[in-house]
Amino acid sequence: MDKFFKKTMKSNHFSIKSHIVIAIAILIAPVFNVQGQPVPSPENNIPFLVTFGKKAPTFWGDFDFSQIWFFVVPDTYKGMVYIRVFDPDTGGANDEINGVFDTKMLYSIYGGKDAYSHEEAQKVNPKGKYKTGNLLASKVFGNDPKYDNQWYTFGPFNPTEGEHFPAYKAYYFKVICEGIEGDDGNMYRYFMSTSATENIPIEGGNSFTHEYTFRLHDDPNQVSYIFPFVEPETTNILVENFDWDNDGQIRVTSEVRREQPMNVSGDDVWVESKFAIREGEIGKSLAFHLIKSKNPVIKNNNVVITVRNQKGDYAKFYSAPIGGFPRYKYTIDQPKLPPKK
Ligand SMILES: [Ca+2]
Ligand SMILES: [Ca+2]
Ligand SMILES: [Ca+2]
Ligand SMILES: [Ca+2]
Repeated sequence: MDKFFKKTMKSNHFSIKSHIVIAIAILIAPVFNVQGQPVPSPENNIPFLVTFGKKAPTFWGDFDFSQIWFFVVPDTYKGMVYIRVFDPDTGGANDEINGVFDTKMLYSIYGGKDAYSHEEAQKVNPKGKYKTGNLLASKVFGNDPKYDNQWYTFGPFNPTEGEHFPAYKAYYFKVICEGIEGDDGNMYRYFMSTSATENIPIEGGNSFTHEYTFRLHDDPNQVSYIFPFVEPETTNILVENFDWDNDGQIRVTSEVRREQPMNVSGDDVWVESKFAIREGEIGKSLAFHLIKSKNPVIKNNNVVITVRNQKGDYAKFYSAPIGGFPRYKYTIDQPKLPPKK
């Protein structure tokens, strides 16, 4: 009896301790932006990134068969960096078959000078010298059950193998996924980790793309979100989306803007929307709410979206929104009430 009592006390002691640790971790989490390293992020609520084999017709939802992501490692992190890919193959679970699975995907990781800073690396079409920097690793995946529904790990990389940006106090790594053969759709996700075998985020890390190509949920009640960052000196932005299949609505929200609707594209076409940036939106992220059509319900919907400013520079879609999840501040327009007596 005594023994049992002691044991219970001991385990209670441990569980209190672990609760404290969890509570502290939750408090710290928003500061360190730990959600930036799963791509897509929990805030995105997007099932998969999508890249098709280059022989696929564009009406399947990918216009350039290539997608570039950048991973941001803060100067303060001194450990090793691993880039992990979930379901890197095209076959078996998750992927979209066109006839038979005959697609090959090339994943390449770049660091060093010009990996990001080269002008053509910041465009959305895979043209010119966008494969700048030092090639650190690459691998081709076909229809391979060994990697189906599994994680594959690139690395370890030393953070200093990335391209250094003293202004951002960070190193950037570039990851390109391209469909070099075939006509099927590759669904995949990334995670930048401190571990080769688990998904453990790097404190203060983040990730972004200039062209987001992804799969919407099949469930029409799910809402996805993406977060273009508004750089200083932005006055106007141009939003373009491709192959949305008229699937519901896209609405933009910020602290000073409330669910403003934008144009939604049909099958295999681009549409654009333009709007002026408001003062309270500079240096923060906007939230695009991607609200699916309830009737008809559209399944297997792959889509592309980009944002440019008035100078033609493409915005960064950060997976962890800079400045936090953008929400409209309802109080702004409300008149002040007289103080209570
Ligand atoms: Ca095929
Ligand atoms: Ca698969
Ligand atoms: Ca896949
Ligand atoms: Ca589509």
